[in-house]
Amino acid sequence: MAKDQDQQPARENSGFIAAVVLMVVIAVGAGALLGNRGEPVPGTEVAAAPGPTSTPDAHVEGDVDPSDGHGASAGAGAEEEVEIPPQVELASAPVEGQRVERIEPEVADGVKVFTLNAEEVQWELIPGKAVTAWGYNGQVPGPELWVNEGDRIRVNFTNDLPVPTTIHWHGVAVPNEMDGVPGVTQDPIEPGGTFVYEFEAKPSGTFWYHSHFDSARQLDMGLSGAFVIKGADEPAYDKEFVQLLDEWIRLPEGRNGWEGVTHAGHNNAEYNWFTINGTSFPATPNMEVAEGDRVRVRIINAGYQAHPMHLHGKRMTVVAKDGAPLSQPYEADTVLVGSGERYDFEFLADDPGDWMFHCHILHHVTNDAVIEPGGLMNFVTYQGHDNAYQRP
Ligand SMILES: [Cu+2]
Repeated sequence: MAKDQDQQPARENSGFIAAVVLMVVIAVGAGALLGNRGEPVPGTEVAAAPGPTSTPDAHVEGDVDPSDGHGASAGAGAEEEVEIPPQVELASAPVEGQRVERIEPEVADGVKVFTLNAEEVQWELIPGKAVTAWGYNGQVPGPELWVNEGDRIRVNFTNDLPVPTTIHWHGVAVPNEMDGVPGVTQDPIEPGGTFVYEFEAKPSGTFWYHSHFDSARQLDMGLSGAFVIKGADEPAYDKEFVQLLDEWIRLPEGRNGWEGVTHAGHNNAEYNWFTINGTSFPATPNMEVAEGDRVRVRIINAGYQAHPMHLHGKRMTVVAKDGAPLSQPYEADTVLVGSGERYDFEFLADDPGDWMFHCHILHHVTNDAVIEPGGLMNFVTYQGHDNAYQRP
C-alpha cells in the first residue's frame, strides 16, 4: 500500500480509502473465520488475521513457517498464506518434566547450604520447541532460592559448563570477595571447578543471581535465577509468585542465537521468544489464587529489554523497587520493568475470574513473531471459579 502511494502521490487519498476498505474486509473476514472455532479454513488467504488479543497493526508477511524457523527469514515472493492464530487457551500447557522450582537448603551448623551447578541443557520454551541453553541445576532460569533476612547462606557451586563462569548476587549486600566479579573479586571458575559463596542474607527483598563472566552471552544463555530474602516485618501473604522475564533468539533446529557468534555478531533486536520463568505462553504457569488471598508478585527482569507488565481487571499496588520497600506504595495497572530491575506488587484477590497478565509491547506476546498469543503472558486464575464465558 505504502509503495503504491509513493509511486502515485496524486492518488494518496484514494489509496488511503482503499487501504481502509481492505482492512475492514480483512477484519470482517477474520472475524467470520474466528467465529468458526478459530480453525484455519483450508486454502483461505489471509494477509492479516487478528486473534482476540491482536493489535490493529499485527501482520504477518511472507512464507513464515509458524511451527519452526526464524520469523525474520521470510522468503521474498512467497505465497501470503498463514494459519489463523489460535485463540487464547486459558489452561497453561506446561512442558512435561520441566519446571522452575524452589530448592530447599540443607541446614548445617546453622548455615543454609544450597548446591548449585551450571550446565548446558536443551530447554523447551513451549512443548516441542527446545533451545540450547545454560542453566543452574538443569533449570532455566535456575531454581528459586528463598531465605530469611539474617540467614547465613552457603552455596556450593560447581561449573559443569565448557567455559569459565562466576555467580554474582545482584543487589545483595555481600562481602566484596563474594561479589562474583571475575578478575576483581575472584578468579573465574574454570570448567570442572568449584567455588563456595558464603554470606549473610541481607537486606530483605527480591534479588537475583546471575553469571558475571562473559555476562552478555552467559545471561542470555539462561544463567540467572531468583533470590528472595524474606523480611521479618513483611506482611503475611497467602500466595507469592516470582515472574522472571527473559528473551531468547531461537534459530531453526533450536540453535541459540549466541552459538558460533562473537558479541559483534549478536543482534539484540532479533529476540523472537519471550519467557516468564523460562517458558512462553501457553506453557507459562498461571498464578492460581483463592478468593480473599493477599497476593505478592515479584517481577525480575533478567533480560536486556524493558517490559511494561500489565494486569487486567484491577490495579496492582507496587510495594517495592529493586528489593527496597517503598515508603509510599502506589497503584498502577502497568509497570515498566527495565533490564535488571525488580518490582514487587500485591493485590487482594477479590474479583474471581481469569485475569490476563502480560507485557504490553505486544510483539513480546508472540512466539517466533508469528504465533499470537505467546510469550510474556499468563493468567491470575481463581480456584474453583467457573468462567461465565463458555468457549464455542
Ligand atoms: Cu515486553
